[in-house]
Amino acid sequence: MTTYDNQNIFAKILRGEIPCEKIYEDDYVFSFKDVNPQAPSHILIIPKGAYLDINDFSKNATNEEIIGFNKSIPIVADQLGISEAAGGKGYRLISNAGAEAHQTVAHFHVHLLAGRNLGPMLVSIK
Ligand code: DGP
Repeated sequence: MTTYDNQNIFAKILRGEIPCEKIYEDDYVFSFKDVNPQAPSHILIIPKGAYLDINDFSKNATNEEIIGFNKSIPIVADQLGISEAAGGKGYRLISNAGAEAHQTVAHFHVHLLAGRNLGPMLVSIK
C-alpha cells in the first residue's frame, strides 16, 4: 500500500463512524482496545494524521506529531497501570509495516501488549 485510503477502518474509527472502546485521546493520538486481543491488555495507539505506517509517519509527520505520538505511549501505559513506573510488569510495543509484517490496516498504529508473560519476541525466525 503506497497511498492512504481514508476509508480504512481506523480512519472510520477516528471519524466516529465505527464504535470502539476508547482508552485515551489528545490532539495527536487516539487509543482504543484491539478488537482481537492477543494479551489481557491489547491497546492500539494511532496518530490523528493520515499516515500509512511508521515509515510514512516518521518520514512525513511534523516533529510535533512525532513527539505527541511518542509522549502518548507512557501516558497510556501509566493510565492502564502496565508500565513498571506505574506498578505494572511491563509491556511490548509492536508496529507492523507492510505485507511481510502482516500489516492489515494501512493507518499507522502501535500495538501495546501487556498483562501476561509475552514470551520471546517472535515465535520462530527462519
Ligand atoms: P495489524 O496487523 O498490525 O495491521 O493490526 C491491525 C489490528 O487492528 C488487529 O490486531 C485487529 C485490529 N482491528 C481491526 N479492525 C478493528 C476494528 O474495527 N476495531 C478495533 N478495535 N480493532 C480492529
